[in-house]
Amino acid sequence: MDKAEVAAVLEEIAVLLELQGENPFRANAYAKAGRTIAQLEVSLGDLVRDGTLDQVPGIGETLREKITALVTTGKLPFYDDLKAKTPPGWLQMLRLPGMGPKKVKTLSDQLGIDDIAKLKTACDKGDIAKLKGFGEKTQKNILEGLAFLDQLGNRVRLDQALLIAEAVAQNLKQIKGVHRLELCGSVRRRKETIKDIDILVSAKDAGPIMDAFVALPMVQKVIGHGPTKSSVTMAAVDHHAARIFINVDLRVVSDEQFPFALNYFTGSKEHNVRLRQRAIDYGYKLNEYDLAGCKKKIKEEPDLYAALDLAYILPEMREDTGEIDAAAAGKLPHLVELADIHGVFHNHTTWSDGKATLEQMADSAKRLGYQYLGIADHSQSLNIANGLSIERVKAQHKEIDAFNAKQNGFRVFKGTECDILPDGSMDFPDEVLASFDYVVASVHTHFGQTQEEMTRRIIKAIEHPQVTMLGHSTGRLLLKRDAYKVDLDAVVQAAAKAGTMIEINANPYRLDLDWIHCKRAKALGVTLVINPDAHAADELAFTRFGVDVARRAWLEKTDVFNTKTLPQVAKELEKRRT
Ligand code: DGT
Ligand code: CA
Ligand code: ZN
Repeated sequence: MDKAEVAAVLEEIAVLLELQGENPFRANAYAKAGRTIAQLEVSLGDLVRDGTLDQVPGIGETLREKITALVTTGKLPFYDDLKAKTPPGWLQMLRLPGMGPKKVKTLSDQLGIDDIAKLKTACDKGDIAKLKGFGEKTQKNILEGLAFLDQLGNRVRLDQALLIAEAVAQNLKQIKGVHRLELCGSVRRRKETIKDIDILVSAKDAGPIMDAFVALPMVQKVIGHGPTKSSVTMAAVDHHAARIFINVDLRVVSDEQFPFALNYFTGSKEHNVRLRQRAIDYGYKLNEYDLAGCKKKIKEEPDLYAALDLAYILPEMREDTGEIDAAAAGKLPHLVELADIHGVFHNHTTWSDGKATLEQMADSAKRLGYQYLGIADHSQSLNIANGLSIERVKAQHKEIDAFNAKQNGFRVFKGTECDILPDGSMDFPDEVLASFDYVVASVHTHFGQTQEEMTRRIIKAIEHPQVTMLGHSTGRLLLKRDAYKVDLDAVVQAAAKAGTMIEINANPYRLDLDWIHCKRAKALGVTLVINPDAHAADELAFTRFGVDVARRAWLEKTDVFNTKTLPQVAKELEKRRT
């Protein structure tokens, strides 16, 4: 065993001894020895060989024997016995914030709790709050910690990660000495789901920045607090009042290193591998600090790409799907931007299951600078979402006409999110469909159909002459519900053939059509349309996440329908209706 491994064993022995109710001084001696070993500047193997281990402060006879055994044989029966005596559930309980060996021991002795499941049941019953030395607040903390353990290893949605990442970035930018700061990793590439947040800072002196970072209010637990890298677990509450836990890594580098570190920590890993290979082909060596062998001045990330004769590749495209070849050939797309969007089509009001009225939705759209807003409430058979009967459709159209009559340069389009019935037919008869400016066709029921049935069902809708666009094409809810089974390639091909548009649903739970299939759709000539599927006035802002998907799919302004202006859209929808 090497130094780090021995240190880890000693520290674990300290915890195990405390869990066994041993004398705290004895336990502490192991913990201290562990820290001393970890910080040794000489080789632990040499000390053992020379017999000089007991000259290290804090290491007496007993510890010397145990460390020698670990270094020479890699085993220690004393440690194995301790582990065997300790229920594994105790160690899991220790991972909860605020839970130390003493508390675990109390829970075990007094309530017979020796695993996480029993602990959860006891919290739910309120037993922990009644326990001496615990109380309501501790019980609440334990429950929150349990929710986190439940989510450990799981990812969070992009919108949740951005909520925390952007707040942390704002906070860190206030600190004196922070020169440059960027979000890196999957957050910068705008992946749909995120494992952890990577933040990079350039500064002369990292210490104060590290200290401020681990002291931020959202920090739930400090995992590591080093001189140039720290890791913490942060907690926050999202848009839907759900608790989010995510790890955040902060690295501080010098300003000279910044462009290289930014590139490295942005990833993807696969993109990095390709780029490093290209550097080798040029006789350079690329790592996270440097492009060794290259004499060109590299101050910003684009300089790094330029040094390798590449056009600048935006982070969203760095997934090793041909971006380096395209950059070398000067064939990178000019990606669509949020500012290119002039309106959105798939939105709900209080007429069906939305929370805002037509007026409120329109106000919100105007505040975003939109020229038009499409209202697409649910169709008649979707009772759970208060779908509109044919009579109510007529009444809603009167309201929209009256609203539009008062507008100047802004227009509400009459749409419907019409259910695709299990057999692929539409939930309104053709003459009713004809009364709308456009039709979004979506699946909301019978998710359990076979792939053949579902694919046939969706393609039938796509081929319906009055269907303008396909809504949320897979039914997935990220990290919550899988997509239904459907052959997306066949769907995309059918859309290309029929000239039907496909939606990028920008609701951060959905984000379908996903970027991979969007890229395919573009190649086949399908027009995409970015829709927030807003059920409240502030949800129009979801559009940004749809733009992220579009950019990951290399879409340009011309590939996205709602980058068109109001007159262009009005003309195109009219043409499609007739
Ligand atoms: P995730 O899983 O959502 O956190 O995705 P990323 O891409 O943020 O992955 P993460 O946090 O493991 O690493 C951040 C970046 O650091 C990654 O995008 C590229 C870089 N990186 C990490 N490990 C490696 C590696 O082994 N090789 C290379 N070339 N790059 C790496
Ligand atoms: Ca990450
Ligand atoms: Zn829907």
